[in-house]
Amino acid sequence: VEASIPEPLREAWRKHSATEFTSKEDFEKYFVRHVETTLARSLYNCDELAAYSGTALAFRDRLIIEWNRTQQRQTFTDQKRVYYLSLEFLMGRTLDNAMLNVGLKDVARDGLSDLGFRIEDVINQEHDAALGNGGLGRLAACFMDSMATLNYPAWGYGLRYRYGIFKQEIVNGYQVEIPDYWLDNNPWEFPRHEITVDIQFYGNVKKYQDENGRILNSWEDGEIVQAIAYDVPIPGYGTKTTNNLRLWSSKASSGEFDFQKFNAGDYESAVADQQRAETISAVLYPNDNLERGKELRLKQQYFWCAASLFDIVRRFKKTKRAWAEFPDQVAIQLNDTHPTLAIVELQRILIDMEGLEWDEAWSIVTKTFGYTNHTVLPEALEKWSVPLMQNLLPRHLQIIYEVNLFFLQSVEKRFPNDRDILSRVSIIEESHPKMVRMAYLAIIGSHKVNGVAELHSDLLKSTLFKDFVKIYGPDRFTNVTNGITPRRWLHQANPRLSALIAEKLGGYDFLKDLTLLDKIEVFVDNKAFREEWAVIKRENKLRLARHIKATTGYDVNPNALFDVQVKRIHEYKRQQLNIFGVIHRYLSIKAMSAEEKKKVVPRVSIFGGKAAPGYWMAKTIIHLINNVADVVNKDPEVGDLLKVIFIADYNVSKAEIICPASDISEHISTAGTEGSGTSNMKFVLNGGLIIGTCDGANIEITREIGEQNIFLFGNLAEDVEDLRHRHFYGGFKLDPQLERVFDAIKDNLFGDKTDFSALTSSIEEHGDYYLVSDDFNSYITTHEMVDEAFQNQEEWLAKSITSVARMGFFSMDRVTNEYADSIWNVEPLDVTD
Ligand code: GLS
Repeated sequence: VEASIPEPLREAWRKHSATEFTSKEDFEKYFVRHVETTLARSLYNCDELAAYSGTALAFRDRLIIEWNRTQQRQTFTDQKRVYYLSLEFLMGRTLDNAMLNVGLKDVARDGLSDLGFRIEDVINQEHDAALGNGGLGRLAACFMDSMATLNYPAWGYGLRYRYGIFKQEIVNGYQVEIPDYWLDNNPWEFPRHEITVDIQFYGNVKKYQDENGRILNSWEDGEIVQAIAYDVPIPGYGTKTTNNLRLWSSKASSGEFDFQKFNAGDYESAVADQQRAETISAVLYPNDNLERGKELRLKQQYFWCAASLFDIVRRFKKTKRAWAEFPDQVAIQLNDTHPTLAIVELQRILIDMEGLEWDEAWSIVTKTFGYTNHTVLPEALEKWSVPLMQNLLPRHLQIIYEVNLFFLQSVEKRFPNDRDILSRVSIIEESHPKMVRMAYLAIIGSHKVNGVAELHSDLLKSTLFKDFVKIYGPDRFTNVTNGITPRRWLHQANPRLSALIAEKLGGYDFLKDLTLLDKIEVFVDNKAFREEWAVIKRENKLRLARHIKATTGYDVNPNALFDVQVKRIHEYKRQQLNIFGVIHRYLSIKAMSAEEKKKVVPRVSIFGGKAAPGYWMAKTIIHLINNVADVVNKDPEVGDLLKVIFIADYNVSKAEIICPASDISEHISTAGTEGSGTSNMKFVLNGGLIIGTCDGANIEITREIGEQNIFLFGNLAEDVEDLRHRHFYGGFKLDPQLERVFDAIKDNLFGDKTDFSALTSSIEEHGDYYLVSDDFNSYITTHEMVDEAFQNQEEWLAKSITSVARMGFFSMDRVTNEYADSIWNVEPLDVTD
């Protein structure tokens, strides 16, 4: 049945069509109406949480109107769309961002004040949407913001986890994980109960002959789980475009509820089946840069890929175009290998369901997909066991084998004398059990593969994917260095700095073209500007100090140098190097005379980040940091000269407080291990300097802001392999200053030494894989240079201003345009046309 209203009856619709508020009066009206009707509250019992909901609902109304218009317009013009497939979207809070993007934050502030609320308190009621682990998930969120801002017709597809990343508490120095049930009180999603897809698992494959005598395959007798769509509107900044993020939730298929069991009185077991289906979208796997090969994770991946592909294909088929035009209408970007099954699923749809020939289908597939690799760490590269896949997705495994066969045949033809290359590049690893190498499948099924920073992309080409460069030529491989959205990471997180810049540049255009920031460099010697810049940094430090006081009870001195390392805890990111450096500093202070102490630059070492629940070494590092904090912060001989703070439950909304408050931040991964890093960009954009290794995007940040404005240290990526080799075969000598640190730990200075013996022995006895000892001296010396530089506040300020002025390159908008031009081939669409 056609659901659309016939033309003669549309008059009443048009007359009453929803309108957007623009004035304070109207905002108040919407607010009160929602509080009184949607929430069933009143002025007698409207607390801050209800005020948050009322404000959010008022803004949601507005977003929805623009979202509907955008979707209609995009459907009507029917131009090519981008689909961004990501298992993680680390969105953070929405309300503040929505108010700023539609340009009505001041209206809301005044309105809320009339109604008896402070806007900051209202904003703070919101729970983060934390459907991601770290940088990879946050990048997806920045993409969504930027694609809408630049008017690209784009959809995100992900999973609607019932539990996002866990909440972290610190109990007696240990990390404790608390489930994050985030869906209560979430006004930003729209359940689309009418949009469902049946997803099949298990079963088997049967061959049959069609009417033309062709042998075809059909996947039968599986178990069916239903995918239900939940839509989240994504407003662009200063534009009418509001794109869609579609998240899938799992449910037992309505036909699946086992009425036989039910009728036999086995109600409990019928419900258990139901619950099993719902577990597919129940929880985000809490690992960053680590894959563990769990069946449920593979189920999640297929469930989400199949639902998204069905949706995309359904949309395409409505246009009645020929299949050959599919890649002209659809670009699908794979955020890491997690959605690689989408490649196989599209091939399956085209050959098994739509009856295309293999070659024609495969050519459509490869033109459609692009694959972004985010890491070279071997433990993060996905491989799925063949028996597992055979059981869960029998038809997909057949297709993978077929893809591999054709691929290997073509390789053999081109390299007839190279036997080894075949086993090296085969999608199937000949291990026990055999494994499907997802990255290889992703490369073979895509037309472009990109890394996320120059060094990372170079390493991909020279190491992991070397053979594929030989096979496909270098053009299939490209680099797009990551970026961040300046809307959230400057304007929203640091409104005063944003306002100061706007004042000098005559408006906020820089938020849409971040390269305009270079125009503030001329103010580097302007006294009033510098003073204001310094005041803003101090205010931001005070804001963080209040947060630290409220959450940890510790007072920190806002004049001290705030030294921050916040990111997932991982050995390769080397928080252990940082905390060993802190211990070294502590021991040095303890050994000083009163006179010497006067020369010490006071420091607050701030840490934050979650450890994967099963990552024992990372948890040990957290434990050590907290134990060191306990000792140092209570030591009267040290006082304000050194404080150590662990901020629990680091997340996006905390990052918005932390990034503007650093004097220096640490990006100190072993060279060659960090794909890009993106918090490095956030800190510099907010006027903090950084200490870092020559790794990931640090290198390009240095290129942009100048070597004199960054503190680089440590061994280079090209020397890492050699050093590791030498640790094993040339004998290992612990750095003497690090030895002093280890001695202190072994003297039980920071609690029972056995708690930390795995950590120290990983360095002393087991080869120091992450080169902590090799880089220790350089790290300590560079921190001494940081202290010295900080004492010259005038020069420090100049570095800070100059660096911000030169950060334009790291806008997510530059990133999005590069993907659009060189990978997706999509054009923006002005929805107001
Ligand atoms: C990551 C990398 O580790 C980061 O360096 C990178 O900035 C991020 C986004 O590209 O992707 N890969 C990963 O698995 N988690 C990440 O944060």
